[in-house]
Amino acid sequence: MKSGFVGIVGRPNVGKSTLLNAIIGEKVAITSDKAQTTRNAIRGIYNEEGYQIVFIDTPGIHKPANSLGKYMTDTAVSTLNHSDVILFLTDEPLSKGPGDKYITELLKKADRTPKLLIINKIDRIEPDEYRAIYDEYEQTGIFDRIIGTSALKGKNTEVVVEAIKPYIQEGPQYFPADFFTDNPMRFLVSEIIREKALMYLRDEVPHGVAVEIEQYEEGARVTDIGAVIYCEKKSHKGIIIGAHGRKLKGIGKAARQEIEALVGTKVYLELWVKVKENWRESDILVSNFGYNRKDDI
Ligand SMILES: Nc1nc2c(ncn2[C@@H]2O[C@H](COP(=O)(O)OP(=O)(O)O)[C@@H](O)[C@H]2O)c(=O)[nH]1
Ligand SMILES: [Mg+2]
Repeated sequence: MKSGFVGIVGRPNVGKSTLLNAIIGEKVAITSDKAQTTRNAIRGIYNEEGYQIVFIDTPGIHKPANSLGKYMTDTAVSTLNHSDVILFLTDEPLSKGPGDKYITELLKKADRTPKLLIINKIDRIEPDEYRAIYDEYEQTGIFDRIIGTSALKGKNTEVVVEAIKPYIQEGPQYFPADFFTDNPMRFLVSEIIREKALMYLRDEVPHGVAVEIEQYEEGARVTDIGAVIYCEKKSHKGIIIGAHGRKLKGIGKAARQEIEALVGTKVYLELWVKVKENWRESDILVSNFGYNRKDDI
């Protein structure tokens, strides 16, 4: 058996979580068009005869503005030290902004770990631009392979898996072969609710949203779930609930349908919205929401 850990890193919003889901073939990590959707290291397990590759999706590496942001960036950076192979995702030239340069410098420190550069979103990159991105990164000399993908369209994702295999060594089977993630069901459910909330929210509201599962009772035919959507301001609470409660209903309905598919029973989902002022600024509150080191690898 060959097995190992593959860290997926990059700026926020380059498509890391979308790529993970495409490789695993299941929705392991939630995705959205808002930056900083992923907050924890999320493991997706790729199982194939003779191989178990554990992918670790990470929050985008960015300049942290608060306690939550610091936790997120720390999580991503520490993943670099625990990976047998690193996938670095980008969607633009290295010279375009400081974000990718900063990450590239970090990667240089993990000099013994094989690194693959993934140029994602090729469905909307012109061939000339792709060439320019490719050449610039190739000149850094730190990547063992460079692959273009469209995670969204599922293009070339199997090429990524094949490119990783030569770097995976003999090792134990870490998880049962039918596991696609080791995240508990409650976590997956809270993330689905957060994803649906993000879908409906704009501006600064989504970044302050956290979801806590308060009740989770599994029955043979019905799963009873009660969850609280936390936000940072009174005004945000009104936005999340919406006129006549319509937005919250929409969030609940979309979440319920997806949770039913996941758990395989009917789901009763009750949602509340509560305010916790500026929780992202507070180490304690951030940790209380489950964003703490014990969840890491
Ligand atoms: N056009 C295009 N969009 C993509 C692709 N991969 C991801 N996206 C979109 O980019 C946004 C961010 O994706 P996400 O996976 O959450 O990024 P992450 O922050 O790096 O995990 C979402 O709206 C995705 O649908 C791709 O290959 N092509
Ligand atoms: Mg993500």
